[in-house]
Amino acid sequence: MKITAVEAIPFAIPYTKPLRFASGEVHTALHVLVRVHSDDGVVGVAEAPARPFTYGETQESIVAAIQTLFAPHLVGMSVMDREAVHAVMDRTVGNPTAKSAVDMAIWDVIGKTLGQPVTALLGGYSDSMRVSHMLGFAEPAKMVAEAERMREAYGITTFKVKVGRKPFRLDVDVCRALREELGEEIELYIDGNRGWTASESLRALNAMADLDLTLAEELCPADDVLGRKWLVERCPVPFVADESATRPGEVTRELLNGAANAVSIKTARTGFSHSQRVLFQCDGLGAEVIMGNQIDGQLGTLCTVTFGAAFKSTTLRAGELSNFLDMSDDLLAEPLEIVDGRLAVRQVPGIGISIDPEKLSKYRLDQGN
Ligand code: MUC
Ligand code: MG
Repeated sequence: MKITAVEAIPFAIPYTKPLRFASGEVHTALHVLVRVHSDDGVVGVAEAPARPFTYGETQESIVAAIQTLFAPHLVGMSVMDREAVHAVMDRTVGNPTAKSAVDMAIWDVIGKTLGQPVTALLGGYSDSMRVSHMLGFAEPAKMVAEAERMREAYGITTFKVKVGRKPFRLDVDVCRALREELGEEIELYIDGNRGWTASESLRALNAMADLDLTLAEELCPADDVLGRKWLVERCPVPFVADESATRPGEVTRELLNGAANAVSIKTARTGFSHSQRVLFQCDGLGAEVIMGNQIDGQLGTLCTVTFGAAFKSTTLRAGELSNFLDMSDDLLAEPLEIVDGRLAVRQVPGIGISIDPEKLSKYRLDQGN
C-alpha cells in the first residue's frame, strides 16, 4: 500500500452558465486532477479546484505544490499513514485544495484496496443527500427562472441565494421574488461572500424577516471583528462561517469568538481527514454544519456527498451538490444524476470516480492541447 507516484493534471472545462458572486466569478473550471498510485497497482483520484479569490491558489500553484513540495516526500509512504502524510504536507502553510485532493485520492486508494466504499469507511450513515442549489448573481427574474428550472428538472427545493451586491433593493428583491414566485414549500438561505457591512447585513435581514430564511453565510468580513460579533448576536438564524473557517483552528476561533455559530464543510479544502476534524469539533461544540460547494465539478461533488452522507449531522441540511450542472462537460465516465432532489453516493470500492480517458485527453492542459 505504498505510494509510488502522485500526478497533478491541470484541465479546463468551460461553464455554460458562469457563477457570479460577491467575491468573484467562475467562467471556466480550471481544476487539477490528482491521481495517487500505489504499489498494488491501485489508483486513487480526486480533484482540486483553483479558487484564487478565496485561497490564493491558482491552477499552476496547485500543480507546483503537489509536484514539487508534496509528491517527492509522499512517494514511499503507506496510504494508511494519513496522519504522517498530513504532517509532511502541513509543513507548508496554506494550499488547502492541493492538500485536500491528495488526501481524498489517498482515501480512494484505501477504499479500492480494501474493497469498501469510502463513505462506509468514513461513517456509513446514509446512501444519499438532499441537494441545495446555489443561485449566482443575475437579474432577479433570471434567478427565479433558474430556481424554477431546478425544481422542475431535478426536484430541488432548497436554494442558497448569493447576495452581497446592493442589499437595497437588489438582493432583498431577489429573495422576495424567489419566495413569492416559488411559494412556501422551498427553503431559502443567503450567502454574502463578505459583500455587505455588518450594519447593512442587519438591515437586510430585518427587511427579509418575513421570508423565512434558514441560514445566513459570510454576510460581512470576519476581519470586521466587532461588527461581525455584533451581527451574529442579532442574526435570527444560524450564521455560517465559510471562507473565514477553512481549517480546524479557524473553525474553533470563529465559533469561540462568536463570529459564527454554524460552519460550511467543504471537502475541496479540508479533504476527508480534516473535514472529519471540523465536523467532530462542530458536533462537540453544538454548532450546525452544512456541506458547502467550492464550485465543484462532478468529481468534487462526488467527494462532497461521499463525506456528507457518511454522518448524521451533515445530512440534517441539504448539501450544495448541484452546480456542476452549469458546466459544459465533465471528466466522469458515468455522470452524476440528481433525482427527486437527492444525490446518491456510489456504493463501490473507493469514492466511485471513474475518469473518461477521451474527455481527459480533450480537456487536459499539459499535453499541448
Ligand atoms: C460559497 O459558498 O461561497 C464561492 C466562493 C467560494 O469560495 O465558494 C463559492 C461558494
Ligand atoms: Mg459561501
